[in-house]
Amino acid sequence: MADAETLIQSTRHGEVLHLALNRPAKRNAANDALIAALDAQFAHIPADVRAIALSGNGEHFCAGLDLSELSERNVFEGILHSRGWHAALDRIQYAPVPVVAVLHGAVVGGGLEIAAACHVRVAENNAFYAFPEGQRGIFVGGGGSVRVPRLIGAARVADMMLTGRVLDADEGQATGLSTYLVQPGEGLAKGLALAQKIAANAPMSNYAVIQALPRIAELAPEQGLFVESLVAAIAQGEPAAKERLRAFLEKRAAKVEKPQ
Ligand code: 1HE
Repeated sequence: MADAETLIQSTRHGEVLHLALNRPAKRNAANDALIAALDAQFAHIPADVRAIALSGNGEHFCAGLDLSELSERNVFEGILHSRGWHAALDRIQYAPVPVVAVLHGAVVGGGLEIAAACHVRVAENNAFYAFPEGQRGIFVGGGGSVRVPRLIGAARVADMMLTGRVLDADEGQATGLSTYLVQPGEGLAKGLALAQKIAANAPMSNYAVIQALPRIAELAPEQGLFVESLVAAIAQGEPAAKERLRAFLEKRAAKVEKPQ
């Protein structure tokens, strides 16, 4: 078995950490060791990292669960296995800094579940998305029934699972699986550029977006509005916020620019 460092390749680009799923011969199929390595990486994010880009080495982002390990589990082991995925993918969703997924080729099954745990998704236009669980006689176990319906709606997820429908990159973009679509080979550069932009924000603002926003969105409006006020006041009280507001008023900060 390859060691954790090999299964997840880690490269620093200043304040941005680039992590790459690194099992290309198996299309980055996620065996237990790969999930453990992912979990370990997200459990030990260096304090000076401000954003993360997550990609897959080789021809595909991720072929999902390593199916060769499946037959060896009984029901109880199956539950624990799924809970292990949940713990690892929660570390991504609730990471201290934002995570930009860079998607290409197959983003299927557990691969789509990993992508859905990230905060921003960039796709190359060769990406395709599927939940082949129905054909394999299994069900999602890595949070796919929780996170993906929140992105594209339960009806689309049911269609993908029941009929084996494969969404191409354009469909993925139209439905909201990705929010950036780029040419093949350009995904990582785009993902790193977005991560650098994110890294330049005040850390507390980023933290509020990734930690508070999804939780507020699940609350009833009245509760959500109240929690929003608390988070707004906390973020605004940070020295970084005060300096950034002053910089704008003193015309030292960039304006919001209209897209070209
Ligand atoms: C694998 C896996 C895998 C590839 N587990 N070994 N996921 C799936 O049902 C997707 C299954 N995989 C595929 O449909 C295709 O492999 C791909 C479309 C992703 C890529 O096709 P291709 O032609 O580039 O590669 P390949 O020749 O099919 O695969 C290369 C090798 O990777 C080959 O092994 P080799 O020893 O013959 O070289 C494949 O067997 C191996 N491989 N995918 C194990 N998934 C938390 S629950 C989540 C539940 C799920 O994710 S279910 C969906 C599982």
